[in-house]
Formats: sequence, C-alpha cells, structure tokens
Amino acid sequence: MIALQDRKLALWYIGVAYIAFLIGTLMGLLQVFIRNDQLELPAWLDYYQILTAHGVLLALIYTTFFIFAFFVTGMSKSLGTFGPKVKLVSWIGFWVTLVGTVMATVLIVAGEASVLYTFYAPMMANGWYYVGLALFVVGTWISSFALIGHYRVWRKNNKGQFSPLFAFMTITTLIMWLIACLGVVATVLFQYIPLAFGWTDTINVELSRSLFWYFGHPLVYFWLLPAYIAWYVIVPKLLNVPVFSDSLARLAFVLFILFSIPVGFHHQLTEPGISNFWKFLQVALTFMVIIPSLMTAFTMFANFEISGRKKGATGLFGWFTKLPWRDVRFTSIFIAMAFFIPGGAGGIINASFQLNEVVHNTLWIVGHFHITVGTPVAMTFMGLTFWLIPYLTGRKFTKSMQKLAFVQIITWSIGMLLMSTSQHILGLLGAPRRTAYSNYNGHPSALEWFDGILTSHTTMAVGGSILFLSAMILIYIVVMSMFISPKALKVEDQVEFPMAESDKTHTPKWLENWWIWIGIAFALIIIAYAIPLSSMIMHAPPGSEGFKTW
Ligand code: HAS
Repeated sequence: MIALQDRKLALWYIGVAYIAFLIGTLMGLLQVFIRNDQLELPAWLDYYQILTAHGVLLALIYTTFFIFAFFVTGMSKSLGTFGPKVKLVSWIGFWVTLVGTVMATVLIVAGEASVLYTFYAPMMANGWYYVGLALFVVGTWISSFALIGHYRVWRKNNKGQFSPLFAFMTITTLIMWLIACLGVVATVLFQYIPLAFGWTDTINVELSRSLFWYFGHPLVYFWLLPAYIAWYVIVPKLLNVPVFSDSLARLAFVLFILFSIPVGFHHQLTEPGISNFWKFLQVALTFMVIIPSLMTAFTMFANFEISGRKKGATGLFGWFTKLPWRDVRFTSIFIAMAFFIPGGAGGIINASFQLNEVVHNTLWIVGHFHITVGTPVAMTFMGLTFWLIPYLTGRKFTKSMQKLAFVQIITWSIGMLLMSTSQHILGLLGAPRRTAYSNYNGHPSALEWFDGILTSHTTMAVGGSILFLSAMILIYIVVMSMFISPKALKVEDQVEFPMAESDKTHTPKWLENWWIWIGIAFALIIIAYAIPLSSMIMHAPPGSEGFKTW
C-alpha cells in the first residue's frame, strides 16, 4: 500500500470528484425531462443554467479531480512516496483547483454564468466566473508540476533507466495538458476577463472560439488518456498477462502529444472566418490522431487473445468466453471499450468535412460525447473506483458491493444505450443541440422526430432515469467504500493496485526524450495555427459586445 500522506491527497481528490458527480447527474436527470417537455422549472431556475452545471460538473470537474486521484496513487505506487516539496506543491495545486471550482460552481448556481461548458463568446458571464475557471486551470498546472517534479527526482536517482509505464503515461498526459491549456488561458485572461470586467468594450469572437478549441480537443484526450492508462496497465494484470508491447504503448501515448492539439478547427468546420485550406489541414491531422486509438484497439484484442490462449481457448473468438467476466473491475472496462467502437466511429464521421455539415449542432454530437466521455471514459473511471477507494482506505470490497457494482455498470450501459441511440437518431433527423426544447410551434416535421420507438419522449425519459438510478448506486458504493465497509484486516481481504509488468528490453531510448516530442508538437501547432490565428488578429472584424442571453 502507498504512504498514508499520498493516500489522503488521492482520497480528497476522489471526494470532490464524486460530489461533482452527484450534483452533475441530478442536473442531467432534470435536463432529460425538460428537453422532453415533461417538466417545468421554477422561475428562478433556467434550462441553460442546468445545462451549464451538468457539463461543467461532469465533463470538467468530475473528470479532472478523478484523474488527479488516479495519477497521485499511481505515481506514488510506481515511483515511491512523494518527497516534502512534491507533497506541499501537490496540496497547493489541489486547493487552488478547488477554490476555482467552488467559485465557478457558485456563479453557475447563482444564475450568473449560464454560458454552457464551452462559454462561447459573445455570451458573457460574470467576470468572477472566468477568474474561477482560470484558477481551476492554474491549480491543475501546479498539481501537474508537482507530479512532473516527482518524476524528475526518480529519473535523477535512476539514471539511464526507463520510467515505469504508468509514470511515462502520466507525464505524457500532463505535457499534453500543459500545452493545451495555453489556448484557454490566453482567451480567458486576455479576452473574457477584460470584457466581463468592462476593461474592453468588445471581443473578437472567432479568435476566442479558436483559442478555446485549440484547448477543447486535447481536453477530450485529457479525459481519455487516463482511461487508456487503465486499459494498457491494469487490464493485462486482470487478465494475468504482461503488457503486450511496452514500446507500442509508449509510442501511442507520444502520438497524442503530437496530434491531439493542432486539430481544433474540426469543431469549427461550419464557421466563417477560417479558410477551407486550414480547416482541411486540421481535418487531415485529425485523421492522424485516430491512429493511436487504433493501436490501442489492436493491443486490447492482442491482450484478450493471449490470455484466452493461455487458458486453452481455440478458434477465432474462443478467447471471448475465457475473459474474467465475474471480475467487475474487468467487465466494467470491457463494456467501456465496447462503447468506444461506435463512439470512435462517430468521431470519424464528425471529422469528415462534408459529413460534419449534417451532424454539426445537432443532437448527434450530444450522442457522440455520451458514448465517448460519458461511457468509455466514465465507465473506466467507475471500474477504477471499485478498487481504488478500498485500496486507499484499506477497507474491503465486499461481495455485496461487488454485486451492486455489476448492477451499476449494467444499468449505466442500458441507460446510455437508450439515451445516446435516440440522441444520434434525433440528430440525424435534424433536432438541434445547445437549445432548450422547442416543437417549433407544433410544426409537423419537428413533432415527427419523436415518433420512433427509440426516439420517443418515453424512451429518452426511461434512459435518463435509469442512468440517474445507476449514478445513485455508484454514490452508495463510493460512500460505503470510503467510510463504512469493514476494514480489510486479513491479507486476503486487502485490495491490490493491479499493475501489469512490462518488458522494456526492446523499447528504444528516444521514446523517453521529451524534448523531441515537445519540439515536434510545437512545430505542428505553428504550422496549423500561426497563419490563421494571426490573420484573425490582424484582419479582425469589428468585435462584438458581450451579451447575457438568459
Ligand atoms: Fe469527439 C465533438 C471527432 C474522440 C468528446 N467530441 C466532440 C465533443 C465532445 C467529444 C465532448 O471532428 C463535443 C464538443 C462540443 O461541445 O461541441 N472525436 C472525434 C474523433 C475522435 C473523437 C476523430 N471525442 C472523442 C473522445 C471524446 C470526445 C475520445 C471524449 C473522451 N468530436 C470529433 C469532432 C467533433 C467532436 C469532429 C466536432 C463535431 C461538431 O461538429 O461540433 C477520435 O479520437 C476517435 C478515435 C477512436 C477510435 C476507436 C478505437 C476503439 C477502441 C476500442 C476497442 C474495443 C475493444 C473491445 C478492444 C478509432 C480503442 C472489443 C469489444 C467487442 C465487443 C468486440
């Protein structure tokens, strides 16, 4: 077990993550009913306020706090206990992130920041909301530097050795995060805060959106990569096989540093002000960032095949029946992976220039992110939660909790399947996203959208309600594992951190030379962004004043 001081920090992160999860999922439930016109909110509560809270609390706060809990635990486990400096800086990072989170949440609840999680200009929130967001990002930077410091100390003491795979992957994710945040920090500090406090009268809308998406796309990989760490490092251990290929795993992660950032324009394909050449270049780079995910899919199938053969499986799909289905830590992650097949395919559709015209700004995209961040990522985090909290608290993960965990992941899968399928179909029919429910004055075409069995109001409401039920079961498991389940006094009851062995004998040295990857990443960013961003600044149209649209 890792040192108590590091366990404490990780548990604080998890605690905040699940408070955000609780409020965020409640907002999700309300939203399903409002979108279906089944619920009317009191005058003091607004649809967009709820939508903002749902997006920010689940997509930003839950994920980020959970990710740092996982990183702190894994880095302490693989590199050793944090030294006093790393410990101090980590706690400072935690508190700064938390203060930013509380400020942003209070302003959303107060109805001062109903700008959705993408906070598109020219919508304008209370200035302190942006200050809260800035503090949130700065807090994560401080925590990232603490972890990077811990890694550097390890490398100094272990000259010439490769870092353990978990640590390598954590550092890759943090490097990507630090470079990605430069965009959002620039727009928040130099555009939104001056506008919201009245220091400037107008905002350059296209520039603010471009800087946001420079950050917004790598943001999705900041969610995905910790899940991939679990797929690469933890899944093989549960299957009782070593890491399939240490160098392939490291290369896949490094490719995310290179290709996850210079692709933000694929979120802006329908926007004027960016010429087709730059959009097309970034679409091509988007197709490059699909490659490491395909490498991951290949590796997962290799793991399944090898472990199946070891257990006597034959034939093309014999491995399937030999997988450890009774182990909820595995089954949860397998379901997460299965959801990522249509989730990833949907991403490829979104990224295809022409097809994007059909799906952009429709509910299809909402369906897409529920089967990317909402299931592959979230369900991997759930699968980690089942053992991570008992591991950190030294409590048992009892048989009854394990059964409940199965109910939780199965209900989440059913709820998500119903809801995201209907969102995809409704999107193709033309139902818009980012808007409250409208039947367009009872227009027959709009009413027809809801005629299908899968797209009916009832199906969506059932899907949303099942998801909420599942979320509450998870909260129950979290509370039990944190505070109530019996202590694991016998060795056989103690929960392990399942980390697989990886053979580094064939791993090339240059894979851990960060300056190469950071250098290439910046070169690609300059190629993809320097000219279009500078032309947005130099040939800026008249800016827009800020609007409070709610
Ligand atoms: Fe996306 C919009 C393109 C991945 C999240 N995306 C979004 C938004 C979010 C989001 C939140 O090009 C909405 C933003 C907003 O509010 O406006 N996305 C992609 C592409 C990928 C992709 C090309 N997205 C993600 C991931 C996300 C995420 C991951 C969260 C974690 N996305 C887009 C585009 C848009 C977009 C456009 C803008 C649309 C618009 O018009 O606004 C790729 O990274 C996907 C690659 C993935 C694969 C799948 C590999 C499969 C694996 C599983 C193997 C399974 C196994 C199990 C082994 C190629 C690794 C076997 C099981 C059996 C049952 C056999």
